[in-house]
Amino acid sequence: MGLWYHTLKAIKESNIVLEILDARLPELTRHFALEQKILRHRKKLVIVLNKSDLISKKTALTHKKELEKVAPTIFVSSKHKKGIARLKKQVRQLMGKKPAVIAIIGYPNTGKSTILNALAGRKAAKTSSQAGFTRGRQLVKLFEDQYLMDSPGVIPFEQRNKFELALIGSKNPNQLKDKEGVALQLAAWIQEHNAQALQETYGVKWPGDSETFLEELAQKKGRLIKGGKADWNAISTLLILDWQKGKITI
Ligand SMILES: Nc1nc2c(ncn2[C@@H]2O[C@H](COP(=O)(O)OP(=O)(O)OP(=O)(O)O)[C@@H](O)[C@H]2O)c(=O)[nH]1
Ligand SMILES: [Mg+2]
Repeated sequence: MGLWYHTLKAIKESNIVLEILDARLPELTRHFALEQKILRHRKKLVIVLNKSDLISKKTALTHKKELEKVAPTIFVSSKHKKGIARLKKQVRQLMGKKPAVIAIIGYPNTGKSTILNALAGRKAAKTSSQAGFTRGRQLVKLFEDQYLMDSPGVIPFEQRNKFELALIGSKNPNQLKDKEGVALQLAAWIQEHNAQALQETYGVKWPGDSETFLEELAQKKGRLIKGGKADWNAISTLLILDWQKGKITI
């Protein structure tokens, strides 16, 4: 069965849906069409902004204001077990006295399986920094009246461009045709969002453009080819992976 089959089934079989977004990129990781479908079918929706350990408080509050218009919005860092108690409380409140299946859906790599584990308080689902890890549905019992359902990450049919797919961690660097182009764009994008982020992460001052930045980073990291020039393939992979693995806070 395809990945979408499992996501749609998970929604169908649930009473409450947790839509997991990457707090760094809430707009890029939203499933607008699925949100409509969920609400149309009278399922209860909760928007969960995960990886909030990687953004500043100010950025967080701006996002929350927008998203609250759609559904209750909760910030969590499932990796650091922050916000999990609040999420549990929200779910309980929506359940009322009725038993519920709670589906967890979202883009690949947003942390769905990690959230399931945090809610369950044990490692019930496998997780990975590789996008597209979960391939099917998994039902985990929390209490007599509460079940969680993990689902595979899915990307809307109207495909995003390569840069956006790399940004949301849904394409691994080696799946990218123009890795160097994506890395150049990524460096500029990070710099634009937080002028300190790259310097804080790598100790390399922003030289004014991405190309020079990546060259200097390659020197610093020793990712060089013969003649001491930057190894573009290696340094591009390094930057993209560091971003996808959450090593850069914006
Ligand atoms: N910094 C940070 N990293 C997180 C957080 N939650 C998950 N991650 C990391 O994000 C990566 C993906 O986590 P998963 O839980 O496997 O993501 P998923 O959404 O289930 O991914 P797929 O099954 O591939 O769709 C892993 O490397 C996690 O350690 C978080 O709150 N903060
Ligand atoms: Mg998963």
